Amino acid sequence: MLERLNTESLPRLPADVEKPSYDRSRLTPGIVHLGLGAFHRAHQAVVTDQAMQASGDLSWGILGVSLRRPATRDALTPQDGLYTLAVRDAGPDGQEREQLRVVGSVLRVMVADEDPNAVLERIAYPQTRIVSLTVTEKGYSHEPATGHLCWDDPDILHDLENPLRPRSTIGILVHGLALRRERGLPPVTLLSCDNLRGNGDILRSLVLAFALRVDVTLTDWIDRHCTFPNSMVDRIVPVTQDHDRQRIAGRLGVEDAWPVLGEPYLNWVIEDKFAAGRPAWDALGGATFVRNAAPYERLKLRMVSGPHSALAYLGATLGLQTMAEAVNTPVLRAYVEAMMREEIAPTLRGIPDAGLEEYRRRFLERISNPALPHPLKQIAMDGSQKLPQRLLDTIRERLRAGQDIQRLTLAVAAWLHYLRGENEQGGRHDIHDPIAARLAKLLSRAEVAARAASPAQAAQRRATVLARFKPVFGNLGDSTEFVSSLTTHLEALRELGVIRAVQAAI
Ligand code: CS2
Repeated sequence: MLERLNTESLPRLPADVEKPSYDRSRLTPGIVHLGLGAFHRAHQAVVTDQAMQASGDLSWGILGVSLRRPATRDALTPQDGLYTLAVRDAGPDGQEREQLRVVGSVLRVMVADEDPNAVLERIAYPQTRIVSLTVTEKGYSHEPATGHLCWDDPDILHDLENPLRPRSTIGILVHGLALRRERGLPPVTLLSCDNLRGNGDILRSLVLAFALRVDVTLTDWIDRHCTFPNSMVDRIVPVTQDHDRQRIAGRLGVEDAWPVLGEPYLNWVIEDKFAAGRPAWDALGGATFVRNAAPYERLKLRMVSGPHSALAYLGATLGLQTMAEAVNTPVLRAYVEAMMREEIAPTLRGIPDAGLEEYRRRFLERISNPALPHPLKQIAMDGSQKLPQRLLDTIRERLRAGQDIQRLTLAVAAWLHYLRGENEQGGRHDIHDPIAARLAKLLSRAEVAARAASPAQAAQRRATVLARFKPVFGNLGDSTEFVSSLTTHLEALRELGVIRAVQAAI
């Protein structure tokens, strides 16, 4: 039985494993982070570790909060918050390479559901200066198509009535800020690191909308004193598998219950708008501070996240398992390259073609990483929360300009086709989505409409019902071009299968 990775075993790790060189006993908690998942631990927590190592400013320890599940807390508490980041890729000889770094910036992990008041107390801690989030797109209790708060969300309704025991991200933030103001503490920065367009702006509007229902003077205090910088994060972080744990334990000589994996590439762009200071995140090339993150967000959401989702749904429906398998399927690679070059890149005005060509080449190389299997089902989840900013925004813009949307709409059709829960190998998959039940009803309604129509009209009736689902598509269902294109691609996927449907769209 191996001993555990912790403060005591840290000094005995092999010399080729990077580890914190600062005195962790001097760390103080300057950051409360909601959503302490692998994505955060493979980017912000690592960059914070580097920043403290480079600057010597140890006031940026991270108090991690898992909203629901205790697994991360249970894994990291016996490890004194320590965990391993394994950066993996393949060398020029095709051999897998792995660099291990033990990260020391996480001080403690709490579970909000178990003790929400303790989380509010941490947000109202005098040393807390940043509250950051990676709660995924579904964690904002918002309607993806509009960005508005879902007032019928059960957790939002609960939190309006239970200020001391909030359950939602927005409720926790607002009631934590209320406690902060009540104690006369200075304002903080709320930093979203999730894949939303204008993630800081969206977070600000959701927080202010909720606060307005709580106390109008609180709304004014938040609006005038707290900051909500937009940011863009780009690093591929596949879910950790048991064989990763075993391999890493073999290299460390101690057990790490939850190491995280990442690619070598990391791009973190943040608007430099902090109410109470920030770590030197730009030290050692971790983050880039800018005045306006919008162009970087737009580039990433459209040229990385959109193609990522397209390949996930097409590949999963083919019965493939990983992103590398999907992008190494010639017809899928040709399709996604054409979609990026012909339909996405032209919407990214102001960025030189050479830059976009390199960006596309690098994206395809990154997702082909043979040393970092990225499960398609991980990317395919929560499509209702992802497609608006990854694909539908681009479609809207091209429709307004009277430009072609065929390849983009095929990706949307692929999501809707994927929602049937079956692949072309006869396999089935579960649908993980916060509104999965509503989507299932939507598909049923679409089939009823198709069966009620004449054979010649069935496909269009099906696509019309689907496209008019406003929580995801907003007003796109009113576009005859979009519905017509969706009809064509949905019918091709149903009748011809993925390969031939994609060949027809390249
Ligand atoms: C992926 C992202 O799971 C997904 O939806 O598309 O997590 C993606 O790997 C990252 O955004 C890359 O920066």
